[in-house]
This record gives sequence, C-alpha cells and structure tokens, in this order.
Amino acid sequence: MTDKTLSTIELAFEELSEADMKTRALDFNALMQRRRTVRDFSSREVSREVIDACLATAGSAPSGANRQPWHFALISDATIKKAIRSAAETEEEEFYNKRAPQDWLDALAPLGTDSEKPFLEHAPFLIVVFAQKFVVDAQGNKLKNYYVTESASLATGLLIAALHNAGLATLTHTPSPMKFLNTILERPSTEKPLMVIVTGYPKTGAKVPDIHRKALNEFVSVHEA
Ligand code: IYR
Repeated sequence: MTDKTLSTIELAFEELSEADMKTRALDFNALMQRRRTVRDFSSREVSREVIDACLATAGSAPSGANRQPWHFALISDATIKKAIRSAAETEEEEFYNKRAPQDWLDALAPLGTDSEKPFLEHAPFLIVVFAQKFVVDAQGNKLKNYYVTESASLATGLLIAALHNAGLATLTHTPSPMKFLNTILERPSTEKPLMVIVTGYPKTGAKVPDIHRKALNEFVSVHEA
C-alpha cells in the first residue's frame, strides 16, 4: 500500500440461499439463450431512459487499472444515421466484392449478410463503441490506458445483455475499416472505434437464421481435483 492507495468501503455483497442462486442462474441463462442478433428493425421509438440505464450497466464493467477506457456515442439523429449507413455501405461493398477472402465469404454465407445495411437508418438508436487508447488528465497530460480492447469489449457485452434484458433487440455491426466513425462523430484519434451496436424493437415477423449454440462440453474443459 502506498499513500496513493484508495481508502476502502464495505462490499455491498448480498448472499443468496443455494436455492435462489440456482433459480437465478438458470433463469438468467434462459433469458440470455433467447438473445439473438437481429437484422430487421422497426423504427418504433424506444425510451431514452431505458437506453441510459443500459449504458450505465455497460459502464459498470471491470477495466484495466479502473481506467474505464470506453466511450459510447448514442445516435438517434436521422442525418447522422444516414451518414453512417452511407459510409458503412461503401466500406462493406469493398469488403464483399473485393477485400474479403473466399473462406470468409463462405463463413458468412449461411448468415445471409451482405453490403446493404438499412438497419443503420431504420433502428431508433445506434451506439458506437470507442476504446480509449489514452486519457487526457486535468493537466492535459496524455496517460496510456491498459487492456483497452478487453475493457471496452467487456462493457459492450454487458450493454448487449442489458439491452436484451430490457426487451430490446441488438445487432453487433463491425464495418471495416471504421475510421469514418471518428470523422462523423467527431471523436479524437486517441479513440479506436470497436463496433456499432444497433438497437430497437425487431420488425414484426422478423426472422433469424436457425443457428445452434455449442453445448457446454464443446466449449468448457473441466479441471477438477
Ligand atoms: N462487417 C461485415 C462482414 C461481417 C463479418 C462477420 I465475422 C460477421 O459475423 C458478420 C458480417 C458486415 O457487417 O456485413
């Protein structure tokens, strides 16, 4: 401990009974298993209060040295959404028609994605996630952040779970390259755009690909005594 070490406070830990623990774990898993990436959004309005609460949940993520190296740009402005759609579709056309190697196109084929991204205009909210490589302190000094991509991705995972829990659909969109997001959203070059989370209500009758999730024994190894 140094003289810079923070003082400590009581941990607000709520111990659950074994039965409650089990019920909550199973219920939460059942809830999350219903989450699907949605590509057809309704333009129906969504409450800002709900979105703000989900963003606050994202901001509760653990982060390297507690630097919280993330920035979320929340967009509902139609002009900005249109600009993002246009720039993303330009990059995606390049990706699908020229840059993507055949094996990548083959991997995407079952999902039916293409360079058209109408959801970027139709969904009520786009949330662009930026990872802050540096922070500028009160004296104007540039401080390096740590585990920046990991931290911002953890926050994004919580955001997706929170939006799903609140009854909203999401789509994780990763245009590549995505430097255009810094320009459109006027974010500094010390911030790296990571992904776009599209959110809103699904369009009535929206369909999703019939994907399957790996069973536990396919992605967990157990090392017991
Ligand atoms: N960024 C492109 C391509 C794409 C890549 C992967 I990996 C996906 O899982 C889905 C799409 C796009 O958004 O279409």
